Amino acid sequence: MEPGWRWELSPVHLLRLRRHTQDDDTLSPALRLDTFKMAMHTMADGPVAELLLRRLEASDGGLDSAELLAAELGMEHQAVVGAVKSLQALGEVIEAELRSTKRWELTAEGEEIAREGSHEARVFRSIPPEGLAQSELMRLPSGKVGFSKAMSNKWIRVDKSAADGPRVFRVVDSMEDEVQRRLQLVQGGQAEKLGEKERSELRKRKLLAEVTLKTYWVSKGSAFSTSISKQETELSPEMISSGSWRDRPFKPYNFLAHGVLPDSGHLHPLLKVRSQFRQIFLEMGFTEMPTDNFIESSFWNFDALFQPQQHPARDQHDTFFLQDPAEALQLPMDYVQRVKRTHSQGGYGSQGYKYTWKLDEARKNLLRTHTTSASARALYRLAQKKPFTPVKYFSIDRVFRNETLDATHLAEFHQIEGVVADHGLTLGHLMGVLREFFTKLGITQLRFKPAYNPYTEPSMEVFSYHQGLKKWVEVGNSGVFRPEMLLPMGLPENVSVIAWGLSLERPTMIKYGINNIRDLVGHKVNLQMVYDSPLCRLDAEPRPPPTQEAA
Ligand code: FB9
Repeated sequence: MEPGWRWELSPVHLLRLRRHTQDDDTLSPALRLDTFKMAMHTMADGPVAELLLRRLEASDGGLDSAELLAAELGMEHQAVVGAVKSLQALGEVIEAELRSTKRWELTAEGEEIAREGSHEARVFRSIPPEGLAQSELMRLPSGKVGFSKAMSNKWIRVDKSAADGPRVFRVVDSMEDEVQRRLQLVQGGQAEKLGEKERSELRKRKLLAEVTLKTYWVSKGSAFSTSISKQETELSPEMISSGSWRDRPFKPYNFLAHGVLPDSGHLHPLLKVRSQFRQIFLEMGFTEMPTDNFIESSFWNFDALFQPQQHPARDQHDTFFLQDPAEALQLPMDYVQRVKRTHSQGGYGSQGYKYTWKLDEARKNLLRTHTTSASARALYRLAQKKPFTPVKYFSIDRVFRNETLDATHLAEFHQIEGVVADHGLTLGHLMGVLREFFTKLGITQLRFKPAYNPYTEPSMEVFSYHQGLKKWVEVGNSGVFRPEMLLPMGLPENVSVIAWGLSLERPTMIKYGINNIRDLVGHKVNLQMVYDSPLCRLDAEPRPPPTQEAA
């Protein structure tokens, strides 16, 4: 057989082949076989396909790929399935309807018993008329299982009082190895002869198993023929120049065929959603604030936001402080003085917190707990630019909180923040910009609940009614920055700044139907989830959670 044959023709098939090609008397026997081989060579499962077509030719109606074909042609069902698939690919030559049939199959042990007899039968046979020491019998391969079964079948008995220890004797002269007989019945394809009880007993003894066989019901297609001519798949320049394309059969073009997914990088779902949020902010005329510093000083993360130094969020339990570099050296000292005074004595119409504000505390470095620190830096830079110009800023970046970890909280998440600074902005403006922002997220039903943040007054938690979850979900927090935060920066009196924040992880989990944050972020993430994560359209309906199969 020349190289490239994937399937060896067993002598049976050679015989059949020879018989099949015998009736074409125009060819010499050898040539007849070669031409036949030649025809087959063009199609991977050639021989099987040919036999299948001939068998179909001879049958009226359909054939079951397992029963009538594999069994009859004495070959692996898989080989027939291969041929069915390649014949299907040729178009309407055959019809093949996938069926799944349940059938009983012997397990490996079942096969062995069908061949050698049941354990109890072997035990019975191994007991001579004078009996056998039980200890010896137990050493036999089927000893253990066989003994208890033979006992329960009342084929044998044990004389415990025997001289040299318990001795086993036959009770009956002969016995019927029903188990073997029944297994052979199944082997012979007559499982239906067994009653449900007998079947379940054999299944319980793991000698029999019910298998679901996916088979094909094969029937002639509208273009049925027993000779398969190779269908062209390429239209070559020769065919065109020779015009031979006119009489060559072409394989139907499967326009629905999935292209081979090009190997490409895959954006993590979080980054897909981040770019959606970026798009929304840019559409609303916002500019992204620089957030390229995970490490921040307590001054910009807390003090600049008028968050008092004894505020609970400023202790180890909520914040990751740095050992090295422990302290921020560069701070704009004139501004720091104003912040100090505002905290300790007040000013700008505020009474302040009336405590001793410590510079060392403000110098402590930490992992930023929110990107509002970046907003403070941006607003301070803005305040240095005279005259004041209204701005709209946004940031999306990592923040770190020493929180109790649970299914939706890790020690870090991505905060999304929007800031609008302009003259005379009110809570109404904040509600308006929140409506516009969340509408672009596909979230329209909003409710605002009064809340508290050290750096905004008034503050609001934002809730939206979530169709899928059938409940109101907190989708963010917001507020009007306090004058005690803005005025020390040097921003004009009548300038107010509204801001809001939310996380990137929550909307991403809801969008992609992920319930545990560890399936989205961290070392446990299944990369396939990233590869298969579809494009993200925030304003489109959220996707149902991936069902296991899909998985
Ligand atoms: O993201 C949150 N929820 C959310 C957001 C969008 C969303 O989209 C769905 C597609 C439809 C779903 C849910 N939250 C904020 C609300 C809760 O999840 C909350 O339990 C957890 N919050 C985080 C903080 O946890 C300690 C989310 C995170 C958060 C909270 C507040 C801010 C930012 C992030 C803020 C702020 C702020 C306030 C005033 C001025 C400036 C910034």
